[in-house]
Amino acid sequence: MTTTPQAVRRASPRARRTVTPPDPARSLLPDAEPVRLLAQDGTPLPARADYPEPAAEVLHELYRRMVLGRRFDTQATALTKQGRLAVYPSSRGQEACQVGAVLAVRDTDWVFPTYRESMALVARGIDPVEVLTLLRGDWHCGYDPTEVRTAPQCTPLATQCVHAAGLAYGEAYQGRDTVALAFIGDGATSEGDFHEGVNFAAVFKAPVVYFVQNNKYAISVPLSRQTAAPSLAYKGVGYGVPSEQVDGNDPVAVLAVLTRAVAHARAGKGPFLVEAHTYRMEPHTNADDASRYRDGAEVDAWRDRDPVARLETYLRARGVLDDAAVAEIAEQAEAYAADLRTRMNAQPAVDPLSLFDHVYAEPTPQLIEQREQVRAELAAAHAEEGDA
Ligand SMILES: Cc1ncc(C[n+]2csc(CCOP(=O)(O)OP(=O)(O)O)c2C)c(N)n1
Ligand SMILES: [Mg+2]
Repeated sequence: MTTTPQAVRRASPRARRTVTPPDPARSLLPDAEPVRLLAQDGTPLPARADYPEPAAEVLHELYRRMVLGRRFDTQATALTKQGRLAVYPSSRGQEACQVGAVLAVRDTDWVFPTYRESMALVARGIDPVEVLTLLRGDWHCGYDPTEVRTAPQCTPLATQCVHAAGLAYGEAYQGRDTVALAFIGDGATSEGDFHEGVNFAAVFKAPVVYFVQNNKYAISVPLSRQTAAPSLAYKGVGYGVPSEQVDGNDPVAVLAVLTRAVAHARAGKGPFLVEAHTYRMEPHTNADDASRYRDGAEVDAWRDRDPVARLETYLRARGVLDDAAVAEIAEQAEAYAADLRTRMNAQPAVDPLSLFDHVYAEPTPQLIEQREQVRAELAAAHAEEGDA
């Protein structure tokens, strides 16, 4: 027997309830509260069947890379003061996000980072000197994107969201199970490219994980002036994309949530959106004075939610880390920073004309003209030097 709408209206209230179709938006919405597996002080919270805790050796490696990542970050900031780096956007405080996210993907997956993700890139195993080449002002990108399957860091906000959708679609089209992980900031979710990328990925079921690090500020603009949405994760529902929010300073939760999001994308179910609630402890870059737009009490409150200390406390209590292991990892981090310092002190020879290479596969007439202009200026400067 087929059920007509009239029959439904005539049926008893109980029968009517049974034929009400489920709300498709409901399954896409994130939990009302961010997923959290460790309390702020590092004590474990009740386990969740939907977000199984990663294995102990994976958490040990997560901790190790977070410690190295933080040391890298401090060293990079110091290099700006020594004039070795033009600019550096620190991700101190965001270690759980930076490292947890890249640990959730395979080497054969693709990562689409922004300027904020230098720590994520070194956690992915890319040479730190190559990572810092862009910020030293030497080149567009210091690593070979195809070799490390990591796109150049994007400074134009949100453009990586469309690149990730296109690459992921292309990979799936060719029958590969590659996932694209696209990092994005809270502020950049207001950009058209974010919405276009998420929409394209959803319509064409492109395997992309959009990972929003909500660090509460877009330079000086606080989240309250950025959006009226109850959560940035809610931005997925309008495009038919399932989403989740996570405590971005809980490394165990970040890795668990990202692992599930990546599995969703890899299984051919389309994109997934994760919002991580975190905080940028340092100014936007070394060129910014954060005291002009946020007060010290706010920063101090987030200091108490430090992700590295939280994981260390937990792993010590579980017997995964002890004093000797912590000291050994700290030593590794010092050696890593010393090596970075030494290699960054060597001044590379950069050909100014290489600026025009690889902008397009075929240079445009304008580029050819500009290249010629620079070449002529360099030749004139050399001739002058020769005369002097
Ligand atoms: C298309 C575009 N508009 C503006 C800028 C200038 N800009 C650089 S960083 C930034 C703030 C971005 O904030 P958010 O997305 O929250 O990332 P965060 O820096 O906090 O990691 C802005 C407006 C830019 N780089 N690109
Ligand atoms: Mg931000």
